[in-house]
Amino acid sequence: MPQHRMALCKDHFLEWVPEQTARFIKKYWMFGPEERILVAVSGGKDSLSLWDILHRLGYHADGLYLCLGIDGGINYSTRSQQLTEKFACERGLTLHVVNVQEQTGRTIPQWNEINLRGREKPCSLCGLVKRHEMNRVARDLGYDVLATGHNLDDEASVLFGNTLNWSSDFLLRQGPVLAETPGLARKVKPLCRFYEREMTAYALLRGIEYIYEECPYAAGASSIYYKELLNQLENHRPGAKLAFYLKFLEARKSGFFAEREGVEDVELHPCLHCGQPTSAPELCSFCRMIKVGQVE
Ligand code: Q46
Ligand code: ZN
Repeated sequence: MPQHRMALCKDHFLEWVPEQTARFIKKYWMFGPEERILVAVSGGKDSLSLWDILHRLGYHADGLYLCLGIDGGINYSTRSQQLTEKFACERGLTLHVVNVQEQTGRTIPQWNEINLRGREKPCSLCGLVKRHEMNRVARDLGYDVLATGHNLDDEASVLFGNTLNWSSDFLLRQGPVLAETPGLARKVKPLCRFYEREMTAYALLRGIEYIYEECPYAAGASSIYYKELLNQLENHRPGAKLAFYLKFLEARKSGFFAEREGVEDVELHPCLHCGQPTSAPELCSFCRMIKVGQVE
């Protein structure tokens, strides 16, 4: 691992990853040993590895799988659900499954068809549905915290995109922890300091069966292009990706965005239908989509 200037054998690597995760959980005050964690699992290497690690560290961590109804010619949702269920079953873990079609009346591709006539990718409405359903399940089932498997490559590419656009609102909220607000559970990313290749190595060495393919709609996303650019930089300067992310966190902590932090946040109130916080006068975007079939 040139970025850390060290080399580990298989056994030590499999010990090092959970030890480091435990360190990051404490360092960023993500959650305590008594809290109930809901892990958003997609069937991919990162989220299943995160669930494995939290379980090994002794946390009370249950899983949530959202079936999006995406086929893409590779049976994507069905296969990823099967792998997630197998993972949970083999370890005796609790998994909650939400079927988006049963919950909202349509699959993600069907929502995309009526919203955008399939002309664009469904990622923004998919993100809206995922956020809403993760928050709903966490709140309804009384979880303290929602954990996702974002790794360093994910975080650095989002940071790169937000910096290119100087999206100050997003920059202000990006980080390992997003504090809870009335109606929304705390969100944490315990793997945010691990390189993607480290998580791939962990999943393979640990023998975790995961879906190798990305969601078919991920192809061509700007985040993938940013990851490629950052990988080129990393090849020339090992450790550059980690430094980019950590220096950002340091800058924010030392008040780099202090001026922006003073700006009043948009006022939020509970959606009249689902109760989740929204800035819209009556219904949140998710409930409006369900009611009138459109996302604005
Ligand atoms: S947003 Fe887009 Fe992902 Fe939803 S449609 Fe697939 S690629 S799963 S992270
Ligand atoms: Zn709502």
